[in-house]
Amino acid sequence: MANRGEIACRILRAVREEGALGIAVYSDADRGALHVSLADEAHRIGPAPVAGSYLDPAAILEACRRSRAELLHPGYGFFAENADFAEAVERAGLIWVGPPADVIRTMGDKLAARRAIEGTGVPLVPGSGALPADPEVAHAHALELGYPVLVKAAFGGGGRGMRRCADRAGLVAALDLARQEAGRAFGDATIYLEKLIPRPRHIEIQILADRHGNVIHLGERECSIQRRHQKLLEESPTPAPFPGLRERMGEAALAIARRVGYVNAGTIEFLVDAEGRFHFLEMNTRLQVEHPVTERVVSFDMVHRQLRIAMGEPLDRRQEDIRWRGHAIECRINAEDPEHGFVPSTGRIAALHLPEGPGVRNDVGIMVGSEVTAHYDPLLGKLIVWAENREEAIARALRALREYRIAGVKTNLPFHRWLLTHPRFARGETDTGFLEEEYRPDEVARDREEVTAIVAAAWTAYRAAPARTGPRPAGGTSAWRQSGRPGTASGGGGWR
Ligand code: MV4
Repeated sequence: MANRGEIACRILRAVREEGALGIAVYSDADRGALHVSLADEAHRIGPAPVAGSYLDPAAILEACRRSRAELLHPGYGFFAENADFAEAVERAGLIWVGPPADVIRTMGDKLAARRAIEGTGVPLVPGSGALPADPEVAHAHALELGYPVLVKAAFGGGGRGMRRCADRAGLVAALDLARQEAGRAFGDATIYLEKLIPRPRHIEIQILADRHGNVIHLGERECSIQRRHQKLLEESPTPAPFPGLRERMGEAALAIARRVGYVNAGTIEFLVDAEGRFHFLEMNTRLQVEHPVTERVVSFDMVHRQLRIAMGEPLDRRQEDIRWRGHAIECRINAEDPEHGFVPSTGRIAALHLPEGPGVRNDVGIMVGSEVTAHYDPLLGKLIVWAENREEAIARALRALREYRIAGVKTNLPFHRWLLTHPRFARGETDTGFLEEEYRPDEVARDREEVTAIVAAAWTAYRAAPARTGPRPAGGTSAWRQSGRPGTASGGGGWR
């Protein structure tokens, strides 16, 4: 397991359920981490900075050799979409739990990905090929597509290196900057144009493919609630009101997977416009953070299938076996301050209480005593809830968020409580502009102040009350009234 945090824990559990031995790696900062304690064996790979540990190919491969590991699961991030590393793993005689290196390489190059799926009939966002140096050629392409356009880096993705251009002047000004930025950030300065789809939804299709030519899709996830291209909440099914979207996008995803010879778990991202038309955006050649949302609505474990596919087994489900039931929502719980620009928050986890009860799943990578540092990403864990329909899933998520306690770092728990009580969210009007248009940090601050005031009042009352000895007097506060008070169970002094 060449990763850390919640995804390392998630995968080590699946490995051990398969009857295999789970081998962890850790940096000096993670010596006492939860993923280490869930492994059968753990190997130090270097100091806290990722360049010398989780992103050091030689250190990971040396841990593989020492432990005589047979498979390597990259999780997400780090090496998950690095074709050269996938090749190095296979050269070292291990099985790479992921797609073939050449498919990773094709999909990492957005222009190569667009060329690969041409002719499948899947709609692409209208766009150009690689732009030559002459700005007039770029402008001619833009006129053909129609302004506004986006300048994108061929090796970008995830929103990095994108520039919006409304007219010729904007385009001419953006080209050189975009090229320089792309060269520095991705090691390749190739850029191209896409027509801008205004206020799209981001909806993605999960697929699984084995080495025997079987490909299935597991339906969609709605991922439009993002801030600066960081997803914060995902759900399935999408609340988008377009009939047949799952079937049509599912078929498109299968066509793409077959065309490129995809194997293992993958995700095809689409932009869906206001009229319900969808366009291929990019493909993620890895297990994604939000995979539990899909697991919950299709009722099976994707990581088990990833491991068996890697071992050469055929898929144990056919497309007609897939049944979707109910509604799942995932909240990403990050160590960050939603009242102050979502700046990362660091510290030691002083106390932790996870919500439980029907329909609640927690995938976390921390325990009491864990040190949250600036070396790694701020995802502490994921809360995944399920219920029969969206309305009940929202109510259940809110209930669970009000039980959640983390002390020691600031978290985005108040943000999620704000989001899940927002009327526009309740209506399912979730396009990618949602947070930019609706987010108000002061509304989240009110949640915190309310929680703090309630806890302070409770503490004062507790300190002031004489010790009770006899039975509780009759005519006390109704339990119903107690539970109806807003925010009663939503946090404590320092408990965020
Ligand atoms: C777009 C787009 C509109 N039109 N492409 C951002 C992430 C990266 N994967 C692609 N992104 C976008 N590409 C065209 N032609 C709007 C976005 C976009 C976005 C996409 C998905 C989720 C959130 C987003 C937020 C802003 C912009």
